[in-house]
Amino acid sequence: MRVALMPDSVPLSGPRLIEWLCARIEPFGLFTGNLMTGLSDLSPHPPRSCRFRERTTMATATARAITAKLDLMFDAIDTDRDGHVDWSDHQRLIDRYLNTYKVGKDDRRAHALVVAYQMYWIELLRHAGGGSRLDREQYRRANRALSLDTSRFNMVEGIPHAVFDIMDTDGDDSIGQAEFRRYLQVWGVSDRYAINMFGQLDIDGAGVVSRREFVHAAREFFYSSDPCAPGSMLFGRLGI
Ligand SMILES: [Ca+2]
Ligand SMILES: [Ca+2]
Repeated sequence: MRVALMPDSVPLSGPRLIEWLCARIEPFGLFTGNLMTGLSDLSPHPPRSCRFRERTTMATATARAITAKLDLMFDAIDTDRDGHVDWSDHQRLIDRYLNTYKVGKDDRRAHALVVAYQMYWIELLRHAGGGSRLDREQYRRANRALSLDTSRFNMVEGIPHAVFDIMDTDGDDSIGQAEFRRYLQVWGVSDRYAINMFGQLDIDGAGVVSRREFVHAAREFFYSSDPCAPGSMLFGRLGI
């Protein structure tokens, strides 16, 4: 029996059909719309070996991957280990950026970083429904909601650009290996997968990470269902 309106090359059933369908859905991830377009502009097809590690739906895989990534970020930012993220955690992060990259508090780039994180924090609290701190589940939900809501602040653009300006200490509008190592130091990331990410973030092989490649990695972190995508491992390998 043949299915009408489908080209002869389409497998009709079984694992090959699932793979054929998913290979065409994957570039769009779970979500559609212009938020996702940035994910496919540099590397539309993640490595085949990284796909479909488990037999599950794409929606489930995406939700699981993003939750795992947000948990890693929660653990990295909750440096006082009180089980909540609040503004003081972000203030310490900002201070680590400025100290590690030796940027003065009165520097224009420092002001931009503070404003970006203040906007991010205000928007997280708005999506959480108020309060002054977020537990792990509230942090997950608020980040998910904010990553899709650019009405007041586009966090996947605003923070990466402000951070990039801090990281680019020699002002050549790109991130070299030494500049990237300081980034991992700021976040306290020692996972070897994250350390080795530099080469994969450098998509065009220029030997440096461009601004566009860095923002692309941030998009992968918040949107990609692929746990092996370079942006997905900015805070280490996902335990999923
Ligand atoms: Ca905390
Ligand atoms: Ca640089």
